[in-house]
Amino acid sequence: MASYGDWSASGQVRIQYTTDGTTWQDIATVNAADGRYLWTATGIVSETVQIRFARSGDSSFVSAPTAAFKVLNGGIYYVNDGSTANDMYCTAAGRTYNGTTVRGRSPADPVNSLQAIIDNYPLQPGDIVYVDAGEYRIGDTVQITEADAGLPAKPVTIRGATNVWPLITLTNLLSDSACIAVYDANLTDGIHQQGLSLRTSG
Ligand SMILES: [Ca+2]
Repeated sequence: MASYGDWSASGQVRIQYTTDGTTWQDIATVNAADGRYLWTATGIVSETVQIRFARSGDSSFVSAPTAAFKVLNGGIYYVNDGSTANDMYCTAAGRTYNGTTVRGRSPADPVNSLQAIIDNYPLQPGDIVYVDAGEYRIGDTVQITEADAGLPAKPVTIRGATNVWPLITLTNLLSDSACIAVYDANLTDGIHQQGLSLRTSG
C-alpha cells in the first residue's frame, strides 16, 4: 500500500476506492500511525480500481488517486474460435486480445486464444475460463504456471462447451507434445479442465 503522508492533523485516514474514477466508496478509516492496512476486496471485479486517502472529517484534504489497477475476484473469461456455430457461452466469434475492445471478459468479446487469457490476467482461485465450441489450432503448448493456479478446494476451471467439445490441436510437434501443460506437479489439483478434446497433429 502507498504511504499515507502527513495526516497528523486528525490522526485518522479514510481509505477509499473507485471503479469508475468518479464515485468513491469507503474501504476503512484507520489510524494514520498504523502506516498500512490490508484490504480484503471481496466481490470486486474491475480492471480500473483506484485508491485515494482522505483526512477523516476534512473532505478537502485528499490525496491524488493511485493509478488504475485490476481487482478480479470471481473472474469469468471467454475464449471462442472464429465461428459461433454450436456456441453455448459466447455471442460473438473470438478475436485477438487487444486490452480494450477485445478482452475476453464477456460473452460478447471473447478472445481467440486460451493462452491470451493466461498471459493477460492473474487467474485466481474460483475463476472460470469458458472455451466455446469450435476448433483451435495452436502453434505452441498452452502453459499454465503457479501464478494462474487455484487451490485444491477452489480451483481455476477451464470449461469447454459441453454440447460439442472444443478441439484444441497442437500443430507444432517440435515445440512440445502436450496441448496444455501445467508447470508444477503440486498444482494439478488447482487447475480443472472439463470438456476439452486435446490432440497433437501436424
Ligand atoms: Ca465457436
